[in-house]
Amino acid sequence: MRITALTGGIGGARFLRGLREHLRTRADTWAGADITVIGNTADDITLFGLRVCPDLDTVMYTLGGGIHDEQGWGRADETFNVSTELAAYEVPPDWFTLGDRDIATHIVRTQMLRAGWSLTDVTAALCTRWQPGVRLLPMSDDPVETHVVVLDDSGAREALHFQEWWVREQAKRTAQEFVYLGAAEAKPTATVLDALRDSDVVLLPPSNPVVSIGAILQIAGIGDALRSTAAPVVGVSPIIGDAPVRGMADACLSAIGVGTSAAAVAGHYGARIAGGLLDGWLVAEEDASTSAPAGVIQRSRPLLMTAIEDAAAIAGAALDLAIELRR
Ligand code: FO1
Repeated sequence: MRITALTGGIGGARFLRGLREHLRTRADTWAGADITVIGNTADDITLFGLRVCPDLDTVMYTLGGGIHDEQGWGRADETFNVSTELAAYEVPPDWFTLGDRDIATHIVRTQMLRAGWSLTDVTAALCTRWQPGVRLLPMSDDPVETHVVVLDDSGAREALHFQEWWVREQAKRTAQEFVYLGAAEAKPTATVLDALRDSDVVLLPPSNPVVSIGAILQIAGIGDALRSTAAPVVGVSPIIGDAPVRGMADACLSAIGVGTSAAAVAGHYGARIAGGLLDGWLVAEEDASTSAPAGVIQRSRPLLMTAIEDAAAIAGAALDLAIELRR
């Protein structure tokens, strides 16, 4: 049983940790199942000459056991000597905190990229150490960066790198528009397209529909591969009630004119029978009475991933819905 999931950062990584746990505890039913993760790389940023891939690293560290669990990003047991020294030299930026252990990951990645390795191969090499228990694939080996259009004091449009908007400014200036630099030229890797074609189940975890899942869908060919795969496609709502579980999904959704609700996100993804993505949609109990687009089978259950058992139960419910749809 081949399972493929498109994912972004923290929420997606926690969902995947639950999915892996679910398969392990239900090894009787799911023996031999494997997980392929198609990771968003449009949050990537180059700092101090190093290529940082936040969403790939969050999945790798979370599933590899090295994540700073409360933060959901960066390494556990970190020190910040390099960052402190860089600040002493007054070398910017100081608003994106890179820990000493995390910097080693970016050095290995950067030197392998410079030696000509693809990001897919670099990611596989880094995962040899971390053994995440999934195959982690960047959505593309070509660079893509999400930039956010905001208004400056004079009301003129100004573009910021996603990390500048989200981390440096804490999203305080309203996002007017998201621009995915490089997406028009970027190609999905053959490995990504094969995974989507050959999967038995495709899952859309509760990642940000705009800057995580949405960025992956900007890569030509990936949307088509999702719409044409024989696998059922089941999404998990990142919105509970009228609020995102975490992060900035509401600020992103409003920028693209999509309401902050499970039903609005499902409408944004669309029903596969109407040319969209979804066959199934998992919503929180609070949203059980809302309706997904015609043609999408909706189920509801608690969706808060407080402990790994919660994430495992949610992932299991998504998987069960997909299996139901396969019949
Ligand atoms: N998020 C923050 O809010 N502040 C930071 O200083 C920060 C540093 C950082 C370093 C490495 C990394 O992989 C992620 C980091 N993040 C930080 C999180 C990052 O902005 C998000 O994980 C994603 O880009 C959004 O999903």
